[in-house]
Amino acid sequence: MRQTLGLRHVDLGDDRLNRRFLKIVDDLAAAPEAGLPEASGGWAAAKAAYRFFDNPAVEAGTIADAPRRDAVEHLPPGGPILAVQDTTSLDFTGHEATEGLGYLDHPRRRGLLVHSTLAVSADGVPCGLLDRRSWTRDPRRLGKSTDRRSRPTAEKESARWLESAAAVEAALPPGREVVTVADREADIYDLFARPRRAGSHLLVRVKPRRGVRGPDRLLGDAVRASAARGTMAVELGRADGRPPRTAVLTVRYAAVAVKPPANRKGASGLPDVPLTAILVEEESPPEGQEPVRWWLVTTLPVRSLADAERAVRWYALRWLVERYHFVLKSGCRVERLQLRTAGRLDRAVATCSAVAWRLLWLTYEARRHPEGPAEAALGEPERAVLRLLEGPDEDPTLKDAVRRVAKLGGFLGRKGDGEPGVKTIWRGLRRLEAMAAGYTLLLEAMKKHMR
Ligand SMILES: [Mn+2]
Repeated sequence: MRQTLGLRHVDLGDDRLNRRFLKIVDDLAAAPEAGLPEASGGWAAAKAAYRFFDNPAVEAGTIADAPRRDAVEHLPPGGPILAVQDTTSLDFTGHEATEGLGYLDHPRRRGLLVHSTLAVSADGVPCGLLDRRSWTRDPRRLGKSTDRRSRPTAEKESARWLESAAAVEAALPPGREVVTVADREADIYDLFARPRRAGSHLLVRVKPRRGVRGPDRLLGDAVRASAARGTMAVELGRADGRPPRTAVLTVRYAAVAVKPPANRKGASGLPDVPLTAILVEEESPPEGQEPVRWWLVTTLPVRSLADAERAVRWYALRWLVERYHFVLKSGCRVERLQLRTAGRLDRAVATCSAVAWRLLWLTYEARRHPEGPAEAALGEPERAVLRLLEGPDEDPTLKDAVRRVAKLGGFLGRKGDGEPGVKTIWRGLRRLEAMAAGYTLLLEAMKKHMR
């Protein structure tokens, strides 16, 4: 995979650095589960990678620019873009030699927090990484949070949701419709009250106990008091040991005015925010299973069951950002990176973010453009190996090529197996890359011999 898939716009301000970055991404994408020396194909290359991560001129933010520009270039021609935000923590607790790490949700764990915004088309195709930020929590501040609730949001971590939304608005062409999608962590008054540019919307899962104006006082009660508008069926993917199933959800919605937080200084001067609250709830879940129940708020117009249904389907696409973080963590094994400082680690993680994006891209590109050429994703040695393994095929399509790669990763490709997932594809790519390296070596040796 010697092409810069989804990374055509690398500009670290120096050609040598650009090439170095692309090489590291290539190496890691080819062998995401390997350690850096193994992935780099030797100690000299690994040292060059370490030097890259050590270079203060390379900012993690700049590394994230390349995927962002690619994302903007590869947006579908029309329709709204879902900007799906989520945070994940990278745990480096065992890495005692790494300086500058912060605490995680458990005070004894050490690591970095990474916040990503994935662009997803309205029909569920990931188009790129629109924003990435990372931070550490100073362990010296641990336990000094008695005043936490009263400090303005901007001073707290929750500012990341607002900053990412602003960065996305700035990155997209003016007037392009965008919907910020986020889970309950983003149930933040300041995010709701933040001025949005024209065509920019919010779709956020909230807690039912949020205060709203009116006799019902709580958002959960206000929306539950409204009439059921109908039902919708939602496919639930496999999660946390839950088998996939179709859930039938009753849909309710109501206009609400979200009140400013009462415990904040000067809250009386802050405005209520008008939003539509949606409740979808499973009334008869299978025995022994938790019913699905989501409270969402949105600035999108909701005037019918169909509007509410569309918002719920868009919210359900949020799992793609979790999929992306899953690839970053378990696919690229970023938590195994051994580097001396949190700054180096951050550059390495930013680089791996591009790798994870590329793996996710390949998976979905094969679904989006199944008839596209395999050259879009695989280099000549890789395609040659596939021909040797699977028999000659004049012009394999991208879909065929990705299925063949996935087979190397353990995909059985039986009827009913559907399309291969990210995990089997990266496993397959790793094997294919090793075979292609052997094939290239052999070819060179034969050429020498012929001379
Ligand atoms: Mn989350």
